Amino acid sequence: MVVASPTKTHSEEHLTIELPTVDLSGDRSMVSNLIVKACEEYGFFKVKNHGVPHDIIAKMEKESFNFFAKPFDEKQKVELAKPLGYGCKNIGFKGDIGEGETSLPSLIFNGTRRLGACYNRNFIYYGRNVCSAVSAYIEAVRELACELLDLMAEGLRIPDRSVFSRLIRDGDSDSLVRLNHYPPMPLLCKDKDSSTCNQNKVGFGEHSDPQILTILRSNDVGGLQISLHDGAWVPVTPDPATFCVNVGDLLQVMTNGRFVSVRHKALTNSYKSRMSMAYFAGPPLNARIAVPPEMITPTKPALYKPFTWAEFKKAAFALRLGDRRLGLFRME
Ligand code: GA4
Repeated sequence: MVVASPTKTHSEEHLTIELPTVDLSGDRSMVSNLIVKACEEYGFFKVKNHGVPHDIIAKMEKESFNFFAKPFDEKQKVELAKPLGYGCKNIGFKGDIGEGETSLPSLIFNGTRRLGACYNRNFIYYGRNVCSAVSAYIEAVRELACELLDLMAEGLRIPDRSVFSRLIRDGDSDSLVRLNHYPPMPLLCKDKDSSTCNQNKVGFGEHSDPQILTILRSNDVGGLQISLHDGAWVPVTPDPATFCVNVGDLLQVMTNGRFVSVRHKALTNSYKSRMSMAYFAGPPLNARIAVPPEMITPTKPALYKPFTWAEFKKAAFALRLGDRRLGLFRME
């Protein structure tokens, strides 16, 4: 098995980090240990030999580009099914926008049971091709998410290996696919008189993902940055051959804080379009999110109160994008 260990280099003024890349075709127990280590240290890792067929990814990317290339009026029709529709610039309901003049067209599909995407009324507007691409993509990426969650349980030595993946496999799982398109945006000058105009505009501001796990695939245009322990922002190198996986808030809770739901953001590129497709693996709305007993010890008592995903989601949507929501659920 090949594992690229994280390396840090100082290139000009930027700190870059290569996230650990886990080869899923490797020895199972090694793979599960590496995933656990990455989730503890970075909350992020990349996977290769992930088993999601290339043609499914390619079709999804093609349909996404086709959709975003449509005239604004056409895309806006999809906005009807808020919050699962098309959105430009606006994020959530609390006034967050993709900063600057950037537009952030994003469309979110409801990836629920039985190829649920096809049953979503948005498809009246998206059309048959998008529908079939998204359905196939959701099925394949959900499989990958479940496999990764099983590996995490194994690596954490939790005897019930499907303790996390069960929540995603459930027919009522509240999972989503989100397609983000960041059109090229000219660099921002911090200071008009300065010759150093090198600030990329923010396409999607700093936040953590509320769900269990996120599986992200982007084209070869960079933009994703993650916040390290010391608060420094580090760019993640784009790699269309891998998926970038990150721990969500719920997984931080269910691992009693061992895994970290790390803050991240997406910057626009000054001359190329960035396209990303994120699958957010979430549990059913009524699922009770609690820590498996194995994650609690006398020295590490439960950090969070039990709650349902519906309660957590409501709290997340009532806050701003960048607000820290986990604090609301901490034990007193
Ligand atoms: C972040 C992760 C997903 O993109 C998302 C986002 C959602 C939205 O865009 O409507 C949220 C954001 C995300 C976190 C806090 C709330 C909800 C905007 C916002 C202010 C679809 C999700 O599930 O949570």
